[in-house]
Amino acid sequence: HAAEAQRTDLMTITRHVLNEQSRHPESRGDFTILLSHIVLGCKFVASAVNKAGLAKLIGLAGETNVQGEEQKKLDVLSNEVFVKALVSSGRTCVLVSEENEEAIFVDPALRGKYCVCFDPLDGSSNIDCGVSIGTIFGIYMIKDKDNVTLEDVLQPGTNMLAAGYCMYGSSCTLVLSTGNGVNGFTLDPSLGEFILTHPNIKIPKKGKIYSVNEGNAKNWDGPTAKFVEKCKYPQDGSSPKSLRYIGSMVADVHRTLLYGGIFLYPADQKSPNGKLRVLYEVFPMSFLMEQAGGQSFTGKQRALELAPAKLHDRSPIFLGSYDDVEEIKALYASESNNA
Ligand code: P6P
Repeated sequence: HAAEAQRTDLMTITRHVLNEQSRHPESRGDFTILLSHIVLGCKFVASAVNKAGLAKLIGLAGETNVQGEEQKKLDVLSNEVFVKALVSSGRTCVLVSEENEEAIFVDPALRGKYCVCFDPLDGSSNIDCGVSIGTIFGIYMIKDKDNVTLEDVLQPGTNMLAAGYCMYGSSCTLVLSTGNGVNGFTLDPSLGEFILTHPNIKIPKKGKIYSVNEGNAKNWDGPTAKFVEKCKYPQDGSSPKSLRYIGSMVADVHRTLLYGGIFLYPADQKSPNGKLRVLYEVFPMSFLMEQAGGQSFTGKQRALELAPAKLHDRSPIFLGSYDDVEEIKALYASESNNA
């Protein structure tokens, strides 16, 4: 009966968030409504991404489709879907998207109290070879929705209320935190619902995997080079770590969250601030890592304490298992002590 009860007691993402929100008596369901619109966007993108390969076969993606219309690239299409879903939720006043140079200020008649920063389809260069890609989002509250300015958006990650990602891979998995731990939901296509499959995710305290693009090794600074050297040639007699690098942040972070280890996108001589963007890649993934018991470091400070100066600012990032990040923090600390 327990198995039967479990099967019929579907914990959908909406029900789960409603349960969590009931902890905030003042909440009037605005966040739940906002989240349901983000979930709608993820469901749309999941179906479009799954057809992308097929579309490619029948000449739809990136070319003209059978109606002779120019088929939008998936990342542009995904962005339009998320912008429309977020605006129509009536719960947002300003949006920051990887695809839009400027912030999107919502029509005052449709404004709500939230700011959403998102990358609608991160890693989209990997679509044609079938590598998992994803949507990444972070949510802030805006003090005065009727007088929102850019300064309201450029907040440190410590002000983030919620963050998550949706990974479009062999299955469609949405990982979310509203500040009370991390939970994973898997899309059941037959129901069109995200069902709780990974309750209360905690990242292992230490991992056996490091994840970095070794092709940038000649440009790394001392501490990063030393850390990677230690992963490959440990001095304490432990076994070398395994290298796993997919090159799609959502996939690399999801594996790190579940298996443990460390993901690095360091600064290098070519890109002194690394490659990943603060507002919609570094902050949401750092928020999730901390909520899961891990940590996230920029080489200088706790990543969430960064205060972005511009919308598309970048930052180096070292995130993952608590003990692994401690090691790289020690290497940067000793470098600055010797400086
Ligand atoms: P590189 C994908 O283009 C992306 O933005 C992230 O998803 C990924 O982690 C990173 O860039 C990969 O960058 O320089 O290793 O190809």
